[in-house]
Amino acid sequence: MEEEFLNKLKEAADKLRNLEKKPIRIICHLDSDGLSSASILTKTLSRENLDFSLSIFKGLTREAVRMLSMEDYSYYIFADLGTGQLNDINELLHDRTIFILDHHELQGDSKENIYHLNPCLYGIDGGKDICGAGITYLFCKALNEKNKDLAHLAVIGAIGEVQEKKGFTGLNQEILKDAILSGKLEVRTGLRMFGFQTRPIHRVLQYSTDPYIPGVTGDESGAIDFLQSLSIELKDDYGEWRKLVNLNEDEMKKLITAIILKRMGSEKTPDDVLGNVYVLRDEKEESPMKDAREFATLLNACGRLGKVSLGIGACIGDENLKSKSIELLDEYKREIINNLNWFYKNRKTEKIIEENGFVIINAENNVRDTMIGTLTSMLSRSNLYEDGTIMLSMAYTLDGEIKVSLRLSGYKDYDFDLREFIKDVVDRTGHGNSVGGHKQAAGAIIPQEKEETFLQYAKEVLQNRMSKLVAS
Ligand SMILES: [Mn+2]
Repeated sequence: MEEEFLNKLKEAADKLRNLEKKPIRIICHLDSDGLSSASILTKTLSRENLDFSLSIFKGLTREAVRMLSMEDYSYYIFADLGTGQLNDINELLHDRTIFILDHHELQGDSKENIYHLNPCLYGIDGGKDICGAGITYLFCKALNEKNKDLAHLAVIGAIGEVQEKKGFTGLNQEILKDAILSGKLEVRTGLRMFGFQTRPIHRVLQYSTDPYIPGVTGDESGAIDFLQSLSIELKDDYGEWRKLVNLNEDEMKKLITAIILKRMGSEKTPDDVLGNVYVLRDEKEESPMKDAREFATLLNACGRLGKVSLGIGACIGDENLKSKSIELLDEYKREIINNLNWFYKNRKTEKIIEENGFVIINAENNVRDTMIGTLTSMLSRSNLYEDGTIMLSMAYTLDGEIKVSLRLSGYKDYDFDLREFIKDVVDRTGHGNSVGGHKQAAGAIIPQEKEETFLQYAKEVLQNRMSKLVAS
């Protein structure tokens, strides 16, 4: 299966290599996966001395494909999107040469002018074994072996796509190997915590929802007391906040043991605090680009706040754009913290329904539509809910619609298809054709006037499912 897919990528790369020297139109998705893809393509096509024009789209619509079809290009590359709009591409771009590098759920068959390079066509799980940036990387590697030094960007994309679940599977594993061999990436074992390189230690602990630390998570003075009880200094000799990366070996051991002890009793897996830390070797210590997880967040920040060129510049190694993107990251983090605070404050109100097996969060205007997926992902990776809990979140968009976002909590695979579930609910609400994603993470857009009906159906379907589970 994998081999068939790799052969197809090779065939497509050969095709690209032998195209006439005309500019290529590139369209990538807005998230960290899409921006990683865009960076890999930018670097690759520059190396081949090919001209191109790149745009980043929040999502592809029929209208967008129609606009693209009016442009005067012969060759198009879609990365991390395209599969969902295959029918429109078939119809509106039938007279161009198209490459689609996408891992989203299949819909319809493609015409001969399209190289549809979707791993799902070959029985590969596009939800966890490879992401858009991974496909783009393999395509570029097939084009030129030199591009093996871009593998770390695909790893960042896969991490951004939440495909790293205590390690990688499938083709992602191969890509990780390339990234390590290229000398760009190193894998260490350490505390699985966000902000290792950049945040004051007590903040990292305070905001650590996964792993959850009783008495510390969500409690600033709890976090400070905890560190003081371990005699870990909060500040260095110059009065600067210390980061996790600054701890010496003894301090780190002490901290890990203490966190495990705190989690005893209340947690099923108290030692679940350790995991892989993916370190970018060429980046400076204490930079958000040192840790692949933070790098992915930085790319997300650039996308969500509408500054994609900063993110792509950071991937490509432009020092000036790197520092600008770091400033943007601070803004983004403040917004995430505000979103988390909103969530905790509203947990016991009607805006957040917590029932056996599922959670529905209706953030209305309180969380940006471009941020609701991020919030849901963060909560799904926390220990707040039992593994396998279905999480459905909603937020208003600026144009009178509602963005719906779905995740499953925990890290394991469950026999539940989020995309099918949300498609079912959206169909019943009477507003289909706006569902996307895959088994593990899905989304939809519904009109705001359907809010009540949608909520009611979603709840009904989930309650039914739970009662069936209990009965069996
Ligand atoms: Mn993707």
